[in-house]
Amino acid sequence: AVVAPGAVHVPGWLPPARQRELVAACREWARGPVPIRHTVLPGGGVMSVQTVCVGWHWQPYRYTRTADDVNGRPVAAFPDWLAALGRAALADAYDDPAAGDGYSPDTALINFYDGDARMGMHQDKDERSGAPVVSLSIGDSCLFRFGNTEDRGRPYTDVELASGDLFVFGGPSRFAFHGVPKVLPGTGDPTVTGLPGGRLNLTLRETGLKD
Ligand code: MD5
Ligand code: FE
Repeated sequence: AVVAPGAVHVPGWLPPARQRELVAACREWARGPVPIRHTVLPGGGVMSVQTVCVGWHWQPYRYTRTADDVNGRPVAAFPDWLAALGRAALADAYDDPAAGDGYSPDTALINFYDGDARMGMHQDKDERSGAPVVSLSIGDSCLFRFGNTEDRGRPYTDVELASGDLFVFGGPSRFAFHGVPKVLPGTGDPTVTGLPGGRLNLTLRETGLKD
């Protein structure tokens, strides 16, 4: 479903086996070299979501190679198979075999939401690239709010994102405000995902940074 120009929701894009593989990979990344953690914001606030990164480490509000705000270690490398998954996602979402050509995401932010976690309305603009963001959801469903490019308020569109769903944010939707007002606990199937509870979201991005 096209939610806005460049914003495409593909329900059930990830087959169950792929969901389990991604959960296993995220479980490893969550252990280290940089452990998953609640990001602390410059004003002292603590995010309810837990995040771990590969390729580049996101800290509010920049990307670094080492996790200076966690344990100082270099983050895990961005694997080729994950970039290939991102290219396949663009081809399918835009229904164009060539849509992924030249897409080379170099960072993934992996967010884990327990039943009480939320993400407030924000824009993602720490990347120096207009390339699309590929979002993959696994585990419990959530309410996702896709807004406009002007401010945090209306108009926005609420979409339920379930396990296996793909969402691509490209073109004019790349810098839209968005957030996750709530998670719907108990909606995921642990026998499919291998996740006992909570929601995982992976976003693949091009930082536009060089080494
Ligand atoms: C999530 N993550 O479910 C959301 C979904 C984040 C974040 O928002 O920043 O980690 S990904 C939605 C998204 C990402 C980048 C750009 C746009 C939406 N967009 O331009 O609308 O954890
Ligand atoms: Fe975001």
